[in-house]
Amino acid sequence: MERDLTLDAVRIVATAAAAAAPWRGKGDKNAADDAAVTAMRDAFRTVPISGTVRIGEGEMDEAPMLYIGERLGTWDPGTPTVDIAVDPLEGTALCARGAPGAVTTVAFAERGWFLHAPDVYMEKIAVGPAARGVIDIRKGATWNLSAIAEAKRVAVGDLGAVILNRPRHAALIAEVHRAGARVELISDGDLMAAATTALSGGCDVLFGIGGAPEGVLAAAALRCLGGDIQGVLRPETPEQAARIEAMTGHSADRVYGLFDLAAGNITFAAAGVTRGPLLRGVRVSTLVVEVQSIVMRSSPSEPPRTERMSFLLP
Ligand code: VTB
Repeated sequence: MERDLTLDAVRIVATAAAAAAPWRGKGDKNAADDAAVTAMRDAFRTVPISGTVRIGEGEMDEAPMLYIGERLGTWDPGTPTVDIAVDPLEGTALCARGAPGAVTTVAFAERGWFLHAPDVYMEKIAVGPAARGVIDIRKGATWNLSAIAEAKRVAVGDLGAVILNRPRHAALIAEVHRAGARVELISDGDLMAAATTALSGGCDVLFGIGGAPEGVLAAAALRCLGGDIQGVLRPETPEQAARIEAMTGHSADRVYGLFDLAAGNITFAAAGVTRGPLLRGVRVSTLVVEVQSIVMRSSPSEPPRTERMSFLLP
């Protein structure tokens, strides 16, 4: 029987969020990330799974982060084999600035169902359920905005596109403006921005180039929310392109659809570190630390749940 990992997932992201919280606004994103990584690794020690990180923050030689290939869980005989996609602190810079939108995230699937790729850039287009199946990353922003508008029965001018504020996106932003849609620029955090295209109040589409692990985690969330995403890995060097081909078995310019990024039975969890559109930030009172998280599974009969977890202060 498939083991329900939702509570384990909540405990893992909540523990990491509580550990990162003291680093909010301290200007040290590496310390915030380290705190989340260490807490997450500790939280995994008691989870009865044979887990392997399929996509995460980097490779073994870049440890101490949760590296690709790292084994997590108890690995007791008979425990389910689980693949893990992880971003212990998505928005390290947001956390360091005390700005909204920093979260801790993890996703589980059965063996082999997450894209196994290095931590390189990925170009992405993500939408909610109303535009599922109509996007095509090969066709550019203008074409996709028309397709999304048609699927949603609105005008392109009514659409909002969320894009990471980076110089590399100057032409993309200009194109979306020319098409007449609204652009919402974000400084970091394209994972939750992609996920919120599937939720009311979010933008209609995410465009642009961000991290590949964030793309796989966004796909995991969008599987649970009924949305859609496509991604193309964007190596910056010939070495990265070779690494991509070695790890994925495909040429670096392959287009990955929703199920290429995250298939199988998915469990996705995220916890707020700083406040955000979806999740409250960690609250510290006299005796307890309170963390809000969201957890969801890809089975359509299970809507997303938000959970609160409280920790007694040591
Ligand atoms: C995005 C964003 C992340 O990295 O993936 C971005 O969602 C891409 O990298 O929150 P650059 O900063 O190099 O453009 C983050 O900002 C941090 O992981």
